[in-house]
Formats: sequence, structure tokens, C-alpha cells
Amino acid sequence: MFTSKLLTLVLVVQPGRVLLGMKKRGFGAGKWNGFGGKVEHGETIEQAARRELLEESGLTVDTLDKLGNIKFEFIGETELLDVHIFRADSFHGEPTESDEMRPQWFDCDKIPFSQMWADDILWFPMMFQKKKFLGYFKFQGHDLIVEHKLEEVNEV
Ligand code: 6U4
Ligand code: NA
Ligand code: NA
Repeated sequence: MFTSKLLTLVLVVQPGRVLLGMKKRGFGAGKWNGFGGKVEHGETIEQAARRELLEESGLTVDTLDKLGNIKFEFIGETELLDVHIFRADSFHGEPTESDEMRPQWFDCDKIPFSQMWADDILWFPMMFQKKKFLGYFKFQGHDLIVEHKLEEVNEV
């Protein structure tokens, strides 16, 4: 039996660049990624996305656009990660380092994919084009994708 854990992921995008955070501890430590984490009891997925973005980057946003949903399976584990992905095109505040993340802007043609989750290089192009998508990735360990599906959809 598989259970699943609801997670959020937010990409803050400006013309020509995207804000990523170096994860300093916990799941995915050592990788550049968007900002996010677990949805807690009593909050909606979007509330969790805003809370985690603020906790990890110091930023608030007016509008979060739903972009996609990806389910991750890790061989040998019975818990699927159900990650809800959002994009923000404007923000308030200054990116600020937290215990968990060190934020840094990257030009869109210099994204550090080799230091990111292996799935990111496949869906970032859709994210930059504001296309919506659904995906499923099966990982062996944290670096190897052994199976995946990714499709553009009209609504997520
Ligand atoms: P705690 O322990 O409460 O600080 P929390 O911050 O709630 O944890 P965390 O940081 O473990 O949760 O959440 C994992 C983050 O990593 C989420 O934003 C989703 C993201 N993530 C997980 N697998 C991913 C993958 N394969 N590709 C990707 N992001 C992934 O791009
Ligand atoms: Na987190
Ligand atoms: Na958290």
C-alpha cells in the first residue's frame, strides 16, 4: 500500500531569471530547488506554499499560479511525494537566507540543473513557458530516474 505526502514547491520568476534556494538540510540537501515543504493540518495547499516560501526565502507574493502536480516514487519506499508546483511572477521583500535555504537568482540560460533534482530539467521549460503539467517520476536513490510520465494539461 502506498501513502502520499502533500508538498508544495514555488518558483519565483522575473524576466530572464529565477530564484532558487540551496537546500542546507533535510530532504534534498545540497540541491538547488524552489521553495516549499509539507502541507500542515488545517491549511490549504496554497496557504502552505505561501508559508513555506516566506519561511525559506523571506518573500511574500500576491498571486501564485498553479502550474503542475508531480508524484514521486522512490524505489523501496511506500510513501509517494505529491508535489504541487506554483509560479509567482512578482513578490515583496528581499530574498533572505534561512536555516533551510540560501536563495540566489539564476539567469534562465544558466540554471544549475546538474545540482538539482533530475526531474527539474524536464519540466522547467514548461514552467518558464507557463504551461501546466502533470507528472510521475520513479527514482532509484535520489539521482536516477528509472521511469517517468510528463504531460502538458489545460488545468491542474
Ligand atoms: P521540514 O522537515 O518540516 O523542514 P519541509 O520543509 O516541510 O520539511 P521539505 O523541505 O522536506 O519539507 O520538502 C521537500 C521539498 O522538496 C518540497 O518543496 C518539494 C521538493 N521536492 C521533493 N522532491 C522533489 C523532486 N524530485 N524535484 C523537485 N522538488 C522536489 O524539483
Ligand atoms: Na521545506
Ligand atoms: Na515545514
